Amino acid sequence: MNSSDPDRRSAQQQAADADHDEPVAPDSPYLAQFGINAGWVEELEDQFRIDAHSVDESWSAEFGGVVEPRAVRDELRRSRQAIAPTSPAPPAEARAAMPTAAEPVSEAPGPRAPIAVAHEIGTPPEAEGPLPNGAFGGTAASTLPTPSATDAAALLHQADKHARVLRLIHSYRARGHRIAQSDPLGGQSTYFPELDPAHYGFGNENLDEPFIAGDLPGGSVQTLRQILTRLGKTYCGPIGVEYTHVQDPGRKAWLRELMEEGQNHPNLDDGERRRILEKLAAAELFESFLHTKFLGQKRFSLEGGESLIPLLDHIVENAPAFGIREIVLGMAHRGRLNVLANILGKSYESIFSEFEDMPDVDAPFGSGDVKYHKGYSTDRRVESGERVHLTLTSNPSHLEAVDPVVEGRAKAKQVRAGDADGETIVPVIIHGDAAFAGQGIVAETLNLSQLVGYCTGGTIHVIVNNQIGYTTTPAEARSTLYCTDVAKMIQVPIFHVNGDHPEAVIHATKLAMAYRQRFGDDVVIDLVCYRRHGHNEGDEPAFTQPRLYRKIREKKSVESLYLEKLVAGGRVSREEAERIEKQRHEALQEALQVIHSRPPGPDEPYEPRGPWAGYSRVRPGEKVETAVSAERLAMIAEGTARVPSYFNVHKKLQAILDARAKCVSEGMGIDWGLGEALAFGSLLLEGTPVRLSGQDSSRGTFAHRHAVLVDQDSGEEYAPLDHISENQAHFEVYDSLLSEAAVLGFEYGYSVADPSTLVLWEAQFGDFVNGAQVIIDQFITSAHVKWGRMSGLVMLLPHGYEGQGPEHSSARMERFLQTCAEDSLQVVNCTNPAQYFHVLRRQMRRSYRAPLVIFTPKSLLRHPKAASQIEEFTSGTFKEVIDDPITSERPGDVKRVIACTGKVYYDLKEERAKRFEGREHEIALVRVEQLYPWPEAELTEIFNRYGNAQSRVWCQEEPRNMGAWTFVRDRLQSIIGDKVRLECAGRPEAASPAVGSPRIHRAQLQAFLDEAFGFGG
Ligand SMILES: Cc1ncc(C[n+]2csc(CCOP(=O)(O)OP(=O)(O)O)c2C)c(N)n1
Ligand SMILES: [Mg+2]
Repeated sequence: MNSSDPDRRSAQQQAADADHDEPVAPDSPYLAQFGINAGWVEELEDQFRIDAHSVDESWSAEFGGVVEPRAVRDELRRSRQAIAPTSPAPPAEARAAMPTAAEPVSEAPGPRAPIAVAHEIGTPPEAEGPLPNGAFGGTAASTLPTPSATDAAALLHQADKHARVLRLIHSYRARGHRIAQSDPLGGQSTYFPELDPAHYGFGNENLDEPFIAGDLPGGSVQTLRQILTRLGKTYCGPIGVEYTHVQDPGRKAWLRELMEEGQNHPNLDDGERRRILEKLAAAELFESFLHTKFLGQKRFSLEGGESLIPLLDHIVENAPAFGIREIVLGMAHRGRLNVLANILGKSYESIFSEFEDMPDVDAPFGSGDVKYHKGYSTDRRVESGERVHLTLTSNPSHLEAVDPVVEGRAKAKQVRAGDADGETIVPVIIHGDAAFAGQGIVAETLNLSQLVGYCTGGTIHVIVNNQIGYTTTPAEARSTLYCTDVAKMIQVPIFHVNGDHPEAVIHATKLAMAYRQRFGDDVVIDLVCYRRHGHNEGDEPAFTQPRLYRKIREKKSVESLYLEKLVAGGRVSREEAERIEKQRHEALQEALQVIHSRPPGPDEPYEPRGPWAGYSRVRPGEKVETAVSAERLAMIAEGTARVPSYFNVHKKLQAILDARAKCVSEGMGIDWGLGEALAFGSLLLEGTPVRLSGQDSSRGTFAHRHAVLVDQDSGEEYAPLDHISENQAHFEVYDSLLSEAAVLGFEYGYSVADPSTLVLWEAQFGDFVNGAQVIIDQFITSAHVKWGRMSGLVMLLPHGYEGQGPEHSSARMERFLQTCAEDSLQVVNCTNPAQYFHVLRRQMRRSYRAPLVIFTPKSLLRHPKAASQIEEFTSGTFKEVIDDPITSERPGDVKRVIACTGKVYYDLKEERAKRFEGREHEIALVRVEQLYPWPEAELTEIFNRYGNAQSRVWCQEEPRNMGAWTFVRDRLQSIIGDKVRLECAGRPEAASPAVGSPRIHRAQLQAFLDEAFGFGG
């Protein structure tokens, strides 16, 4: 279930809904003109919007014509102009490359090529068996010559021949990439049976025969030679494209037309060519300069894949023409410095000073990170004079972990900008080939791409496919044919393009950009290249890949090859090229000299900027006001139960909702679900948006939230919290994809771009949070010290030992506590709904932003003993420690102090009541509600108050090697002093967080409660 806001539903969802046989909406614009056919016209319009050519031309005016982005329009026009409608005879070069029956281009298929079945090649079609009589009733197109024999068999034979050509055309569209010249190392196959005309029974003698060409541009009838030439050029040149797996006919046809009309020919002007050359020169010089000046230092050079720079440059330069004003980038180590310098414009001085390890002594915080992980943002003015904002997201070494973070960040920026479809802010992620194929988070991130609440209108993925990962070859690194195969699952086009053909790279980029902007889908550019050096520059690649590196050493650089081509074509002179290189080299040299006399300052100001202006990472000493008036709370509670008059809520649920409203108005106990709704509702009314995502979060895993209601008749969804008042912020709750890493990464990314929204991620059970450990360790707990990045993300982690076994008990509190230092986190374990209410509100009411982990309850959710009273919401604030309300009156009587955190408090309370009836005031139960930042002052005051106590115990329900014990032990002991030793009561140390047997679980509970009260053995 998801937010009821229709604008936020994905195109896919809307298309799926359109399939339903719904009555015509009474407000259909076509109702007056088309009556009962209005629905059909609406469907036709939907189809027209996807592919204008798929509906009859006469409808175009009705639907207001095609609205293509400026850049797409230009591209279509140029590709149509590039090639005359009917191609002349193919040039000799193309003929030579053309596979024929007599002369297959490769005799022996390569290692990844399919094994050709011998009899398929050259076998005449008749061998496939006679066609049934009457299988084809019609004749061939009227422009075709009449068959010489008029008998049925001859007609059938003729029709079959045409059909085989159509099959051949289809094969090129679907499999042309198998023999495309997309590998600069020449490793691609040159033969694939389904692309061999002989496979369809054709030989050289058929080349000049006319055939029906179907929808292939160039005329409805073309010779086999013409057909093969267009197909070969379109699909088997330096760009191999995979797109026929895309099921939507409109998308497929759009791309097919664009590619086949222009035969995938780059068709660039001289200005574009010169710019490519400049960018290649800049990329190559940057690497060679670093190589000589900082010998042996790791930089993860881009050499071999320099075409990445003109590729990204093209995206940035053309962004304004597509209406794009911001690009959110994510990338790993490879070429990152090059991208920072040549795309984001980070100064050479700044980069060089990092190589010289000249730390910025004025940095106000943080332990920093290595140079090839750091983020950067800039406003780039493009040639047209327009501005494009670029942000490269900081990332850890953990490959691909940044992907969902980029998506979440882009989403938040889009939402803030009111860009519902992601047209103006675009994520671009650059991947390595081994990582893209190997890391599961890639599939998780791709899976987010079409989901409501997570869709960013399409990501441009670029794979720097240097055909190696460290020392591992593709054959060892994946079971798939291409490193990009995982992307097929979301049905998006994949362009495999030869990195030694920069013009083809630009062409593929144009297609990819146009597709993304047109359809709002992801696109993948597989930049097939090589790696000039070892994994890093101190690494000897020939240890493991001697043959490959012999070949690579012989290769001329991308720039040299391109320059040769341009010089040979008379488009650039050598002198001009030398001038370009000289200028670059001087700039680099000058920067190196400058840093020694004038070390550069910080890349970016330390003061928070943009949406972060006014927020701080310095923890405030003062408490913040979080109470809310009774009238406002009553209004919110009533609002959570209010639905439109037509809306039919499930009867049982309606009763629960009505009871909620009463709880507040009549002062009854408030449970967790309501406490949370009051926190959310009050923030929304104060103008703070709330975004919650997690598995089954809208109802709540434990059926306690009911943030989205479902109409029992229509299935319509309604989120009452989004409609409490006309004047409130937006409330969103999403049932997420069944992933932890990508969804948490996404929400973290969202929180980084939007400090003013309460962003919460909820684990189904806290136990599953370890599936997102990389996001926690590498981003959430450390980003502020590594990269100076703040986040106010909240993680809700259901935690508690209730006999549900090893995977439904523990959110691994110990792991969060272990990472607590330098204000990395706030770790909270509330014992009642009012505390939960206050801590959620505190998170947004302070200008301080640090991630907040809340261990949330399961059995306590509706437990009457854990309910809070209305006064606890209308006054007070979050208490980091709660002293015992019984003993605090007569502290001198206390003989034993038991400190604890979370749900075990209620077990202790019950046990104390049983065992110490009438003497309960002798045992103090102290609740540590916030474990980190450690509430030292409050605890010191409380323990001092109970100075007469002989025993002090930490009690926890987790095994002693888990939970908070090892974290609190030294901290509490130092508060207590040396005279009394702090004891621990908890489950025995264990390898697994909890036992499977409920009986043993109960026995363990009794045993540690006995110990806590001093009855242990
Ligand atoms: C999750 C993860 N596992 C392992 C590594 C160690 N590692 C760093 S780079 C690399 C090879 C990456 O290959 P590829 O994705 O093809 O990128 P390339 O270096 O070739 O550009 C490996 C295994 C890592 N950084 N992250
Ligand atoms: Mg690689």
